[in-house]
Amino acid sequence: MSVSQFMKKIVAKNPGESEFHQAVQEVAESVMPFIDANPKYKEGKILERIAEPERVIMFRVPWLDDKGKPQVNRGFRIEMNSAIGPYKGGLRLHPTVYLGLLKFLAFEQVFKNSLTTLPMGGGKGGSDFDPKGKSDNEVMKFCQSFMTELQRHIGPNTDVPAGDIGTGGREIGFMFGQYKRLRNEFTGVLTGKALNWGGSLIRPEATGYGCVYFVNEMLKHVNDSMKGKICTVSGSGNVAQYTIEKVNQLGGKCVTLSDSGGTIHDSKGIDAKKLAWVMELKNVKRGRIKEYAKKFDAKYLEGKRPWGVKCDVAFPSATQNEIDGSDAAALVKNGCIAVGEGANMPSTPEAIEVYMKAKTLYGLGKAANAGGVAVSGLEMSQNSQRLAWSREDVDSKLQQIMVSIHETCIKYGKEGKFVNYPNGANIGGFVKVADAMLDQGLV
Ligand code: NDP
Ligand code: 2IT
Repeated sequence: MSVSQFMKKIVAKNPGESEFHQAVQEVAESVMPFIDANPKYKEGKILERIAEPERVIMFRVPWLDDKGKPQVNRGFRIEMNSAIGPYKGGLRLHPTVYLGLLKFLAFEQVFKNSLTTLPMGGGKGGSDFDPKGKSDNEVMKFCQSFMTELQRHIGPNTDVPAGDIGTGGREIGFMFGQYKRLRNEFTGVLTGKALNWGGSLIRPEATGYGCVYFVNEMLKHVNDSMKGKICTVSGSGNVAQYTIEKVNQLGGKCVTLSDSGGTIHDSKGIDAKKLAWVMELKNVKRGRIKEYAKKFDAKYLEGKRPWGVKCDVAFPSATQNEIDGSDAAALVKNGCIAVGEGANMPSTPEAIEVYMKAKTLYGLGKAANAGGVAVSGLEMSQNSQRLAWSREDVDSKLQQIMVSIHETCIKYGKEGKFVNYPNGANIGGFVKVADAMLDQGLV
């Protein structure tokens, strides 16, 4: 079967879910030739089975706002694949959330989790609830109602959710409290917990740090390093913040941050002091990035994304499809040599085509941002042991995991001197899950 024949069936079966189609097509293009060369996967209909969620849960989330008025949102959990471990993946709270968006994220998660080398299946969930502009009390009411239904579907050996866009430490706390109350058990059912009740050191940092470690590996492979690199970063949430921290530590300089309102451009660089101010602005005051421009005398590009700003390395760390073909062309034209995707699927297929033509070092999301879920896996291990590992221990395990993901990309993606990272990550992630599925029979 060709990729286009396969995709025709996927589109017919999953109408209107464009992000899911995009994610499946990207993987199919990499793994189809590999499947053709290894008929056991074709005979077992592995690709067809992998593209079908094991289970989809959709539910009503009613809650009372501060005026005492009822509100209703829709909640989801996609349990995509459990061949190599319990379902694992974040919860997104954003008004754009719908079934197709979470199916794309759950699908990506299956391959990403496999690449980490840890025993985690793939899942994703969330809601169209918008935490922006809500009081702490309203966020708590929503989280409690959301968990009241979700709790019957998850568990430390079944499905372990975590953070994603709109779900940070505050939301994980509210959800954990409600789970514990309803189930009367203290278990590692969520990751991204605070340190004093079962969280892991380095989990908040893990996605950003891991992404920079991965880019550093790509650069090392071509005898280069992060030192002196000018970097553009999009977003200003969890992933963006710790990406900047690690770039600074490795001697690079970040010059942009953004949110849905626009981009700030600070050519002097976002140093540790400015970053601390951003963390307070975003994580405590929950303000807009525009305020940075006033505070530090930087440029504000209203309604714009950072990709027109000259850089050596780009770190898209906001959301899907935030770099289109013309953004990618602008990056390449301005001399960008590497892309590290902190976000999930931030580059459109047209953008990826541009990187491939230009031989840009392209660290796609499922490889480059796997550090977050990897340390979630380490948090699960610590919870099972009822022990907490040191910062150094967790950070060195994270580094080893990112190096091993890079090695897997080379193993399956080497094309002469060039590394085709999408092929490497997609095939590398596929093999482990596919073999487990074959071992476990037709389930
Ligand atoms: P946060 O909620 O902490 O931050 C998200 C940031 O991205 C905010 O600055 C937000 O701006 C911006 N953003 C979100 N949606 C849009 C949009 N539609 N258009 C423009 N800007 C947008 O989320 P995270 O930092 O956790 O997640 C960022 C990305 O990283 C996501 O793609 C996520 O899936 C991915 N990721 C996260 C991991 C984690 O461990 N947290 C792990 C692996 C990947 P605004 O506030 O204006 O909405
Ligand atoms: O996209 C992702 O990998 C995450 N949001 C983190 C998932 C997790 O379980 O830590």
